[in-house]
Amino acid sequence: MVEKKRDTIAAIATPYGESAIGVLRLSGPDTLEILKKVFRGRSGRLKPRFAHYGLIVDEGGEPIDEAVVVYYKGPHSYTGEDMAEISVHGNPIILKKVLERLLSAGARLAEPGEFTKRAFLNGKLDLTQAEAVAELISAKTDLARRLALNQLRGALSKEIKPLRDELLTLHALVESSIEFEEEDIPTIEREELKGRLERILERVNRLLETAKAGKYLRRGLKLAIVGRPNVGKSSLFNKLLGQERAIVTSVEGTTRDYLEETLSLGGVPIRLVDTAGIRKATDEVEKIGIERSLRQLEEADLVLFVLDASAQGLTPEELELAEKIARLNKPVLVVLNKADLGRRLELPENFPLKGVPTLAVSAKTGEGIEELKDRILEEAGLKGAAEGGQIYVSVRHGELLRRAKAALENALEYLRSDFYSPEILMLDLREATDALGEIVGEVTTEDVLGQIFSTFCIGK
Ligand SMILES: Nc1nc2c(ncn2[C@@H]2O[C@H](COP(=O)(O)OP(=O)(O)O)[C@@H](O)[C@H]2O)c(=O)[nH]1
Ligand SMILES: [Mg+2]
Repeated sequence: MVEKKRDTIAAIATPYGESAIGVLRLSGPDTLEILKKVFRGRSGRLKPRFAHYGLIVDEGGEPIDEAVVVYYKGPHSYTGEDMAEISVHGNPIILKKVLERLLSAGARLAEPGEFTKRAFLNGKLDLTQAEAVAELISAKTDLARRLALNQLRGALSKEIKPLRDELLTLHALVESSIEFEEEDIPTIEREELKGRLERILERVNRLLETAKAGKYLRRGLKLAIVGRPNVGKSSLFNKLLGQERAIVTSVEGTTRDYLEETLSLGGVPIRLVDTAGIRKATDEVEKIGIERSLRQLEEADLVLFVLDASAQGLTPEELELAEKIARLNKPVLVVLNKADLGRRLELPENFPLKGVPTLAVSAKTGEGIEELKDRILEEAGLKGAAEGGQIYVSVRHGELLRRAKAALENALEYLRSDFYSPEILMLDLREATDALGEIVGEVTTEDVLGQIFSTFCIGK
């Protein structure tokens, strides 16, 4: 396990700017001693969990600001250590001065996420809950907030821990089958072992199915609208966004650069990107815009390839673009826009995106737009999320679940084979157990913790 830090840390916990109040935090063994130096309260003693009104003073005893201090005695605090929250007037000058005072009185400036890291190291939160703290703070939609809160309250741990416990039990049973073959100690039959491992694998798979949606819920789904000039990309962008953000004209090449805006579809953050129409441009500015747009296409999680439903046929450039999109091997929807003008367009036999879901819409009348939104959620695996799923695992959890899955599949295959030996089976069980242990933080390294907590804000 990682060594516990023993110094006392301090940080400003509220955002920079003028506000009614600003809060600083202090955590560690010297909390009370530091407070005695910097805080002059009405009553002498700082009673834990009570609000104390008084003054924060500098080294010379000169007041910096009025303050309300709440002292928490460890382990009954967020970090599990002695801790304090100091509320002063929300002015960056005051907050900075109070922070400097805390540092001069013996505290060290906290690193990003260090309070939560200490809470984890002191066993107040497991790793999935610590991660949920950061997610709750950065949640972009109400749905993301709800899911982060679920995770903070232990929803994912409650799934993972029993699986890990069951694996530990099976490991012990297999182990005793080696040591006590001749004795009257409970051992386990291959059939039973197989059944129990299959049930674990099933639940790992169910969690893994939420990984794609979990990723989009956390960092948004990037949706690129592409097509040749004038098919109505910008009109569609505006329609999905619900505001006239992009310039729409009948002049080809109106959209010179790509535009990105975020919208919420059923609570899923969608990063919607309007791009410059793809064609062989001669204009220098347009050329650069097209290159930048093609990069957006490459980075997108989902592509809306827009065609003009009222056109006679596809242009050679559209066919070329379709080929490029097909090669990218990512989810695509073909959108036949301007359906209000009647559908004339027939997709040719050699259309590279054959078999891709195709929808007729009109950015002008709004026809088909609701279905399109629905399809976007469906393609992204997010339909269930909008409808109230409870757990969506993160990219980190997904990687570890895939490791556990591979180990479990290995173990099962091995159990079915003629070369079964408990010693080798135990290696796979150990691997699966460790992978699940890393999710909740039972098994972890300083590197992993560093990666997770460095993404937090200071003061959290
Ligand atoms: N009738 C009709 N016209 C549309 C529709 N969508 C866009 N347009 C028109 O097509 C032209 C090009 O639209 P725009 O959104 O700028 O296309 P972009 O170049 O692909 O971004 C404009 O004159 C729009 O008013 C539609 O669904 N129906
Ligand atoms: Mg445009």
